[in-house]
Amino acid sequence: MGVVNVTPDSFSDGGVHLDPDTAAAAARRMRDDGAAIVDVGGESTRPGSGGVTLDEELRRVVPVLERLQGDVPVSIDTTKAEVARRALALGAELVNDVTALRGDPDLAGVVGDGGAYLCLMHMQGEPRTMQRDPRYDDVVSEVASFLEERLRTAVDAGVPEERICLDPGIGFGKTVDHNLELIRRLDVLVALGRPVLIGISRKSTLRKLTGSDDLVAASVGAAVAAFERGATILRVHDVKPHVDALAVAGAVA
Ligand code: HH2
Repeated sequence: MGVVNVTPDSFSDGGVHLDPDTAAAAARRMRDDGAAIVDVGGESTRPGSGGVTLDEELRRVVPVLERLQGDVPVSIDTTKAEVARRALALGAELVNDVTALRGDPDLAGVVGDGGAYLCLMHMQGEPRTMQRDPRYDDVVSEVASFLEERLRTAVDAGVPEERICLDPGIGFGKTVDHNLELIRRLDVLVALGRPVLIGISRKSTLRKLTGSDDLVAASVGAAVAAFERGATILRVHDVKPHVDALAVAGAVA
C-alpha cells in the first residue's frame, strides 16, 4: 500500500502532494513501482494534529480521486462518512479508518452499503494528545482485544468479515517499546484471522532507533520484520525499495 498524503502537515510527506496533479502522478508512480493500492488521505493524524473540516478534506482529496478513477486502485484514509461516501463513488475500494469506526457513526453504513473493504486500526487516545504518556499493562493483548471487539462491531454493522483487515496502529499512542513489542509478537494479531496491515514507514520510532533522518532503509527493515511475522499489507511511502525487499523476503519464506 503506497501512501499519498494530500496535506500540508503530514510528518512524512507533508506539503509534497498538495497539488492534485502532483498527488495523482505520485500515486501512478507507486502503482508502476508495484503498489497494489494507494492510500489517499486529506487529514494528517500526526501526533499533535487537530483535524480538518469536512469541506477542507473534500477539497484536498476529491480532485486527486477524480484523476485516479479507473486508473489506480485507491484506499481512502479518512474518519468521516461523507469523505468515504464520495471516495467510494469515485472508485475507492478500501476505507482506512484510524478510529476503527469510533469517529463517525455513519461510516460503517457507508462502507457496508458501498461493498468496500475496511481497515480497522488501534489508537490509544486521539492524535492531539496520544503521544503524551501512552501506557498499557500488556500492549499486545490490549490491542488484540480492541481489534477483536471492533471487528465484531463492524460485522454487526453490516461490513462482511472477509472485507476487513486489522492494524495495531504503530505510533498511535505508543512508545518505541510498545511499537517493537507489537511487531515482535504480531502472531497474536495474525491469530485473529484477518489480514494484518502495518504502517511504520518513516515513523519516529525508526528515527529514534537509527538516529538517522533518512528512514528508507529503516522502513524497509521494519516492513520485512513485520512481513516475516505475518503482516500481509505494508503501508509505505517509498514503494520501490519495499516491493523489491518484500519480493526477496517472500521468495525465501
Ligand atoms: N499511519 C498514518 C496514517 N494512517 N493508517 C493505517 N491504517 N495505519 C497507519 O499506521 C497509519 C494510517 C500516519 O502516517 P502518515 O500518513 O505518513 O502521516 P500523517 O498522518 O501525518 O498524514
